[in-house]
Amino acid sequence: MSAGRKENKWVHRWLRTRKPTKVVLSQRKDSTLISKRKQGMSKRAKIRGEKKQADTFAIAVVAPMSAGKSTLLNAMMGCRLLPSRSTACTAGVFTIVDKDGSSGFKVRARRKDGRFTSWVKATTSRLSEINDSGVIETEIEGDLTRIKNYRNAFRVAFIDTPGPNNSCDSTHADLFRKALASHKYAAIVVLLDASALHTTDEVAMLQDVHRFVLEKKGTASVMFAINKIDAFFRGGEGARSVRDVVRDTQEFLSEKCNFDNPVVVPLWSSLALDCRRLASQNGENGFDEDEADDFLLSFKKAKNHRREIELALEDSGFKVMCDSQVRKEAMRCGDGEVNAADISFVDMLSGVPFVERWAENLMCEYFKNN
Ligand SMILES: Nc1nc2c(ncn2[C@@H]2O[C@H](COP(=O)(O)OP(=O)(O)OP(=O)(O)O)[C@@H](O)[C@H]2O)c(=O)[nH]1
Ligand SMILES: [Mg+2]
Repeated sequence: MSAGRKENKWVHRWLRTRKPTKVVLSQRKDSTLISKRKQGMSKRAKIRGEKKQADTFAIAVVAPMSAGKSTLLNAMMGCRLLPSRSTACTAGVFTIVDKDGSSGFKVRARRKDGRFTSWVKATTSRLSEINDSGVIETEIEGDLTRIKNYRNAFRVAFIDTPGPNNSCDSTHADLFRKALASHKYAAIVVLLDASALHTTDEVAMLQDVHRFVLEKKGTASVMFAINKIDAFFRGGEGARSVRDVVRDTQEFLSEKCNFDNPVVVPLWSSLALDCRRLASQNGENGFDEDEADDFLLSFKKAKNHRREIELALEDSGFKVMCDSQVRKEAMRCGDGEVNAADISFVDMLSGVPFVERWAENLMCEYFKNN
């Protein structure tokens, strides 16, 4: 039997398994008792769910497929947990709840009967199997270390959604629209793909986001981020500066798509993910030789384009600063070496820390006022 088939058996077994309950149902023959108990359970589960929602500030991450939503969220988790690849990938809705102080990440999935499975340790391979198994709602919980809970009780949750423009699988578009229509989100991060800006698919998605904003009557905050800014550093004819692209995009979003004063941040999510993987240097997320070489190249490129990125971030209201707490110690990376303080600086150039700060500030403000 192939490894893939074995793995699939694991996920299907897990989806069928129920959490052990204290009362043995078979001892209660009276069907009304059973149904009353079931009603009681679903009521309690509902209250628990509502309480959980009440202390969670939900931020949806939306974009056309392959713009880098899952990579951005992996960067926030500091490891490659969510499935990601260069072709259409995320097939369900993944919620990542930030819980300060947790060690590692755990995952559970909603089964077809509406209940959640038990929690298991989240690993890259498990999440990939869950994504391939047709589960449409998955919850991950762990510490997004760059974002603090508010008063130890209130937290952010990011929701990774499928790209709506997968022509081979219309369920991705359905899930994306259903997610927006549920109105569960207090804020949205909209990623635009620097290597395919303002395509028909992007405009269609922006129209859906605009509708969502109107329906929320101004209560939802939106941040736009142009991901994969490294696409502008390849040189050649027609090369444009990040700053110009950010300005043009702001104009495009307000004039052509009717968003008021859009905040647009340049992002390099894959660079942030690699900086954080390297800084944490833990088993499953260690670099192989090719990854180390790629990282060293990107790292150098980011430093070479430092001023251009800083100016673009400043235009959007974000100031890049060195973290004086990070010691200047050398770290091995493949055959090369990088300095921990430089990694922290390049991580900031990636733009991801500004999305995190924006999310934390919004969440704190929201719970202060509600
Ligand atoms: N060059 C570059 N590649 C990136 C960046 N961010 C993500 N990628 C790559 O883009 C591809 C798609 O990234 P994903 O994170 O899977 O994109 P997604 O938006 O989640 O895609 P779907 O789940 O299919 O909707 C992957 O190969 C990533 O490694 C970036 O900042 N720069
Ligand atoms: Mg994805």
